Amino acid sequence: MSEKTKDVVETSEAEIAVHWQEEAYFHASPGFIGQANLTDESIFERFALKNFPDYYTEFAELLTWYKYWDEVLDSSDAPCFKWFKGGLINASYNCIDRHLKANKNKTAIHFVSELEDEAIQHITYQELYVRVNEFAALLRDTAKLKRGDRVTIHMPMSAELPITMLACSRLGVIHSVVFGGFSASACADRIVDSQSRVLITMDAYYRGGKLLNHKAVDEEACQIAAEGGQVVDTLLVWQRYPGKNSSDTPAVEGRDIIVNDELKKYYGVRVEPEKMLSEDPLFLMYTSGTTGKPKGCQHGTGGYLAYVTAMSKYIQDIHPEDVYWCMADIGWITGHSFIVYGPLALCASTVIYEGVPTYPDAGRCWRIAQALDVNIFHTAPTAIRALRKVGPDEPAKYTYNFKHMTTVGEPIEPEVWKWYQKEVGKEKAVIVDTWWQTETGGFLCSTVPGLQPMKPGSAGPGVPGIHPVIFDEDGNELPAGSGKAGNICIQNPWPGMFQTIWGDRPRFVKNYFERYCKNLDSKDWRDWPYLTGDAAVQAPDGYFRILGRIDDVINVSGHRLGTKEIESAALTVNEVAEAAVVPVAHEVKGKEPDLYVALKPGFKASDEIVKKIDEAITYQIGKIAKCRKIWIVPDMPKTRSGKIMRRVLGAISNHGDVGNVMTLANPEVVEEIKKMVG
Ligand code: 6R9
Repeated sequence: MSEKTKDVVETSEAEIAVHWQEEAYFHASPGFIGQANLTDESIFERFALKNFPDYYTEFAELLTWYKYWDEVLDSSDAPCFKWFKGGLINASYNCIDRHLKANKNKTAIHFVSELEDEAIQHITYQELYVRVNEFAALLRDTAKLKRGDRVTIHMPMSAELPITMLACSRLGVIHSVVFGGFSASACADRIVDSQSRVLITMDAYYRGGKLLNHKAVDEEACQIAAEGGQVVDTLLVWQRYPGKNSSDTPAVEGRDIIVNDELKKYYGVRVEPEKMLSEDPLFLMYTSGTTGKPKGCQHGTGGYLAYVTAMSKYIQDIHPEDVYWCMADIGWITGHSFIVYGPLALCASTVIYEGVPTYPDAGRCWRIAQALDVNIFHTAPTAIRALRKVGPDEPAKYTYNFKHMTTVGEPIEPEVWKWYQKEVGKEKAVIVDTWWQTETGGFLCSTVPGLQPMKPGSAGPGVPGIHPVIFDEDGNELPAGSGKAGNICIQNPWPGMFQTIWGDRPRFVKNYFERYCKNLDSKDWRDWPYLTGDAAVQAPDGYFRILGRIDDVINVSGHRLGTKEIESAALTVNEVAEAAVVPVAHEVKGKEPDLYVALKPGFKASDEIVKKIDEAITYQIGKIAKCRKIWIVPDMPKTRSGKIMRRVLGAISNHGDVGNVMTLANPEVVEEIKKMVG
């Protein structure tokens, strides 16, 4: 494939400078296109803004409704939009019951333990139906939960986690899943905010070869929540190994219920799915914002499910016969939308892997893919970089056949994209780079794989139905394809969008709409562009390149530099495995970038490598991006979910307070880096 490299440097009146290397397109194979779900170009015309909001009925029609909607979009309480108003639907029914007639013996979930010698669980749709019904009966009769109640779920990756979620949605109980790696105090904050009197946990799980006592964390979460004013009166404990006591935390009389034992009371019980209003909340998902307090993003039932089902079908290209593996954790939005709700609504087989992708070695993922004949693979740049770092040649040793791969979560550097395409996808799989957020429920920008070519480093245009726009600081709309950086917003609401922040409508309006809203009393959706909080540039071909959160953009001498630009340049150096840029305060320039890099195994830090990186940055971007310092570190400080903690690196570079780092996956590295930077 030929490579066209073009350096574009634009300086607007606002002194916004963007530098990028335009990458060549990659095209899907005729084989892929031949089988793709969406190859009809007329979708773009049908989903043009002039046809909004009616085009979204095409998505809603992918689902089974008890009663169709009266109105596609109700804007009377803008920006709290209601989708498919008046429609009656149940998410659990759509993910399970409706598949039974034709597919009851098909695998719904493959659960892979971190222990490699443990048998993989293959759960059929029929078994999922039975288990979800029995657990729903337990939630209703033992835990006394009913429609509209909130329940906090703090569980590791397991088959029981989607079973728990689907049992909640069967009853119309609003679930709030907290990522299993979150601490007791983070979990308690969410229990208090959502007023959950029931917490669901699991006794233990494997991580990096160790069986961790998870129940102990939730014991503490209950105490902290009580201090915060929310008593957990029922703690439901799933057992990782029923029969074996894998957790030694004693049960609290009257509060704790061992689910595996209690379920015996509900053997064979069936629970009618609640007929929910489309606009009833389905779940809360907390996410961090600019302030300390996490926000509970409230997602609705009909709109959300229609949106993630359509995205799974048209962008992920899931067919019922596919074996689909999304490596995210169900505790994040990616797992909700693209492990549980989307794939199951389409009757696919979805893979859930308990553990660390590189445990016990760099070949683990590819062995799982081979064993289960996975053909759609979905992961994040951070995992791709990690897999590339520890085992660049590993994928070649295994025979699996990916037709499609996804990347999500952060901008992916073209170098990393190309490794993913060549080594993991074996030059056969298409890649969709999906840009979206917890708040948005499903994708905002991506390519439609059967219709649009891929461009490394760019997510793509808005997905069908999504009409992005870039505003400058003063609220002026930048012309389409200007190549100038600004704040990317979405002009129209869409069904997957969150409905509000749980219990805090003013904050919802302030954080996401106030800045560019034309009239805060307006009932017209046109007045409410959604502020994503990301900076982006749009190339003349209409593709958006996401530069990162607005605060990730470094302003050097009045020029904006995307931290990702510099990281991407550093990654073109062969020895570099990971790179992170943080802004350092500078008297004259305002900010300067500091660059942290980790090398691939077998390479040692040297002045020569530093020089190579420096030259690569100058070559790729220009002198403007020259870093104050390039630090070669033994490892990046990372969250348990694998995101590089730039905040910690920024604090070190600026000699500030690194804060509490004990929740990081590798807190020890912070001290080492501090010593180095001085
Ligand atoms: C789905 C998810 C959202 C933020 C978002 C953006 C970044 C996500 C991206 C991406 C570039 C992509 N982000 N996907 N940046 N390219 N394909 O990750 O949700 O955890 O809420 O994060 O992640 O900055 O604003 P969430």
